[in-house]
Amino acid sequence: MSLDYVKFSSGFEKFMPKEYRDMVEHGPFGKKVSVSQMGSFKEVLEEHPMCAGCAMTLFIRLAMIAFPNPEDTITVGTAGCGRLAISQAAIPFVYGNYGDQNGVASGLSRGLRLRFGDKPKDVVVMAGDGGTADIGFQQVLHSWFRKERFTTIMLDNEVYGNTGGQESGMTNRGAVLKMAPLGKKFEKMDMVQMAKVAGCAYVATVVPNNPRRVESVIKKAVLIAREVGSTYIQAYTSCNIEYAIPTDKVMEDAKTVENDRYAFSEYVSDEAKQYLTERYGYKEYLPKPAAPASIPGKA
Ligand SMILES: Cc1ncc(C[n+]2csc(CCOP(=O)(O)OP(=O)(O)O)c2C)c(N)n1
Ligand code: SF4
Repeated sequence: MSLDYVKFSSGFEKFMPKEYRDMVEHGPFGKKVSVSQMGSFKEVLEEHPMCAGCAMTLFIRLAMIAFPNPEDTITVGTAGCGRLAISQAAIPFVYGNYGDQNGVASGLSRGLRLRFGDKPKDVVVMAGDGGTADIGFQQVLHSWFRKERFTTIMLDNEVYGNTGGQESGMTNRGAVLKMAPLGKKFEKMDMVQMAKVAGCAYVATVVPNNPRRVESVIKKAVLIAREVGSTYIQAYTSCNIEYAIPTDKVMEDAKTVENDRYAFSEYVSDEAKQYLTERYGYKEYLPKPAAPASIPGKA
């Protein structure tokens, strides 16, 4: 968990596989990389066994590029499609039982603080909507109420994708799925509102077809979680298999869904705004200059 873990042991460089050498020499560790540079550096996630065209994979890839310090980051996941890609990345990954990711992340994040003190070690949970809003719900909510300092990302494909199409709490009312043939009878859960009520310092909704926006929300969420409190990102990451979206229409679908019902939204607490401004130089949260006073008699 430092730049040392990606360095060569002396004398071993020439025996290491090319992939590994590329990662050490051209990877993002210890450098600032951005989604606008994709293709010009070695990414931590390049291969995965997920379905062709899966939007979740694109989102995970963008998120990992956006991690502010990938060499000091641990991801935590659970059963579901996302872990198939997350576990392939050159970033330590912790995988627990289905739904226990926020409990695991709570302990991990506290342990890292005890062990490393002030040196930031970022813990990022990435789990499906079933793992987050259904089976993991209690642990997710309580980690937020306790203001655990890590980021929770819901990979919201609005279905249990990995097990062949059961409805989740995040499925839309009326949606008919392979294993919900009568259509879902209840509303989609409002996890964004719940995150705010539970006291998250940063909450955002995003779709993956705007890489710069994904980058921006991930960076803010991870930085805020270092000191201020829990942060939550809910990403629409369609399941093209269970919702029968042709692979060449996945991005078009994301755009339509963004326009219809998954608009970008961002909540930043006042404390988090102040922290981003003072600690990381974010200018967008500086107080706006007062409008000039109007002069009597002038239009
Ligand atoms: C305790 C437990 N129950 C059930 C399962 C089976 N299981 C594996 S993945 C999954 C559903 C995953 O759905 P979601 O969390 O929405 O992620 P997705 O696959 O859609 O990304 C289930 C029920 C399991 N692994 N462990
Ligand atoms: S089943 Fe759906 S969510 Fe899972 S990898 Fe395939 S397209 Fe992606």
